[in-house]
Amino acid sequence: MSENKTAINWFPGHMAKANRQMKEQLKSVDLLIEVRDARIPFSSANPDLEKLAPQKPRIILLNKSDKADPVLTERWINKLSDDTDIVISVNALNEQIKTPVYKAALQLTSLRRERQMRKGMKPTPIKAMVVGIPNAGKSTVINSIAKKKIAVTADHPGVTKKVTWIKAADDFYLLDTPGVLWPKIEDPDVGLRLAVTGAIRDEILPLDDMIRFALEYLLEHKENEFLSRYGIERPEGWEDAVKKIGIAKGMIQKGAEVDELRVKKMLIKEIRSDKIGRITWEIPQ
Ligand SMILES: Nc1nc2c(ncn2[C@@H]2O[C@H](COP(=O)(O)OP(=O)(O)OP(=O)(O)O)[C@@H](O)[C@H]2O)c(=O)[nH]1
Ligand SMILES: [Mg+2]
Repeated sequence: MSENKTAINWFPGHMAKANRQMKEQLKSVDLLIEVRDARIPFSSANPDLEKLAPQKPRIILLNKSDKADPVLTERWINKLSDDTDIVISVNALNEQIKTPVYKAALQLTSLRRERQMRKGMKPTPIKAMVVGIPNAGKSTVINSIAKKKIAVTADHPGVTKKVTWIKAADDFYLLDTPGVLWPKIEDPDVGLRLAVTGAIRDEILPLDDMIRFALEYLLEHKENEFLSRYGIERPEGWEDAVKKIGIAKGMIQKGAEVDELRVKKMLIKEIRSDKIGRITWEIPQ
């Protein structure tokens, strides 16, 4: 197996089974609430979702927007919105997201509801399923939408196990378990973006690769914030940046050498906790 293959073939082998289960559950919903990470709106999507659920309208939540660059988030919203997908940036941890999500769900199902009303029927409740890659914030989104409403259980034809529905509004139900999508890592940069934002475990990719990727991106797109955060002059590339930061921070080993490992670990931690500011790691083309 080549080195590249090892790097991307990281997920456990139950992807096919998870996909099968999700496909089954998808039959019973009107729409999807796809949770993505606003810092990586492209890399945190799984393009196979379209194949798994063709024709399902989607509410795409760019979650963790509090950690992303607001200007780029607006650009991503414009880029990703279309007739069947409503894109909303949210901070599911701290914001009330039920109202905007419910409104979007009403909008996406308006044709069906009008059709039913024309026939003199009461529109059937909207059923939605939350999906997204690991750590995107699916559970947080479900909790924020569901609030303290009572969960109800129902049997549905074709689904053998009991599916639990959470009542978010009189005519809006959420499936209680989210569908986990695996990120698709064909492009090494996608893997690096996932690693830098903490979507995949740290052991998956070498720390040096993450640091090189992150520092090169920051030096290109956030140079002033980066240099002033660490009080250093413009470095000659990322490795020099690590050395300069080590000296500035006094992270020195015996023998007066910079403790590079310590600097790198500190940098990853600071990047993930927004110490260098709100960063979006990919720019819409
Ligand atoms: N800053 C910030 N953190 C968030 C937000 N939403 C979720 N989180 C955090 O992100 C982490 C993952 O959130 P979860 O809701 O557990 O994500 P998940 O998609 O259910 O994760 P898995 O169940 O592991 O697949 C948690 O530490 C949350 O507190 C947000 O909008 N902003
Ligand atoms: Mg979860």
